[in-house]
Amino acid sequence: MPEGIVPELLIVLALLVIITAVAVVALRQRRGEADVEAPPVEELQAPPAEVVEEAEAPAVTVERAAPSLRDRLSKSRRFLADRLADAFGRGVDDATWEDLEDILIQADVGVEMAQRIVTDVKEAARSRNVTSAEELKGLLSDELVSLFAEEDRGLREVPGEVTVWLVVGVNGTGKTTTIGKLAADASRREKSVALAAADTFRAAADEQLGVWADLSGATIVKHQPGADPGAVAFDALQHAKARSIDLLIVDTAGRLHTKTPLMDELSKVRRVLEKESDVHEALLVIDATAGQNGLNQAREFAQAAGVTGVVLTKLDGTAKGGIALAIENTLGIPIKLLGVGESEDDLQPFDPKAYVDALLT
Ligand SMILES: Nc1nc2c(ncn2[C@@H]2O[C@H](COP(=O)(O)OP(=O)(O)O)[C@@H](O)[C@H]2O)c(=O)[nH]1
Ligand SMILES: [Mg+2]
Repeated sequence: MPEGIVPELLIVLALLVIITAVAVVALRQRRGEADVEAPPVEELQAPPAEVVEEAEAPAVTVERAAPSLRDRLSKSRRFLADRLADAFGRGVDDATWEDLEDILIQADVGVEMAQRIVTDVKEAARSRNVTSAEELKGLLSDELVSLFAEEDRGLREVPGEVTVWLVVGVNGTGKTTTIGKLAADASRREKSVALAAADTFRAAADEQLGVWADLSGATIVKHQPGADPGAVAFDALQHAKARSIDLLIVDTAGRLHTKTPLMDELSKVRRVLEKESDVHEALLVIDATAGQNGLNQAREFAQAAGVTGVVLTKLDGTAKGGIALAIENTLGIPIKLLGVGESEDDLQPFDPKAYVDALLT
């Protein structure tokens, strides 16, 4: 081997080693990058719809957040807060009790009920030597809660058969709106719902009910305007039974100027339903803004339809939240639900303690 060739061979060998090393490093790097980029198998297979649903879930929750009762009763609370602060803030004397009676009457609890409350609170304040405004408010709160009966205020539902709820009340009190809210609630609980448009008196009544039916995915059973409401109720019940629907809610007319026929009509609707099923709830809707007038009208409905519970609506629009006490005590029917606005979430179960707290604190 000639001498000059040895260093050249060494150089070629060194170059070969360097090229091989560079190639190995490059290959490793590329593999590493490929590892990072390759999406995991599950990600590839996950359907895009699910991801979208997950991403949107919080927005839906926010939209459906139930309004706080306290917010919705703010008109009544403000009305009471100012006046009670005046009455209780000057030390206790005869004027305190006269003022309290006036305030309660203005809040629509009714004259007799107001007198009874004053007598009881006055007695409690004396015997416990209570004089501070805060403690007096506490006594008033306890007294108001105690005047609501201890009742089961849930709505009766029967699994395995069609639950039937009949809804009655004066025109404009909020029957159809309440039915819409109830249907929306039931469908959120995954119950199937049918609505009977048995208010055949008002031409637009079934359209309004239809809008709520669409919103909740309920089916609606209706006839021509002016049709016999009993016949609508009958057909709706047949429909609900044939399709094993969980809940049938029957809307009714509420016009007052032809009062006697209306009450007969409601009794008939009830009788028709009862031939084929129990009526598990007959809910009387009362507009809180109608005050004591609403109460007088309610009495007749209570008799005609065998009412099992009251829905007190439009509490968001009145300062006279005391009407709840007057209703329970004069009608002797439990308030089961509160309407606190016009949207589907604005229906709340009635809880006396929560209600009184929302009014007073
Ligand atoms: N602010 C408020 N409005 C209500 C409430 N319930 C019903 N309404 C409104 O009262 C009006 C009459 O309601 P509707 O359901 O048609 O009464 P119906 O004639 O008894 O069926 C409508 O404008 C409703 O939006 C409620 O709780 N709060
Ligand atoms: Mg209606």
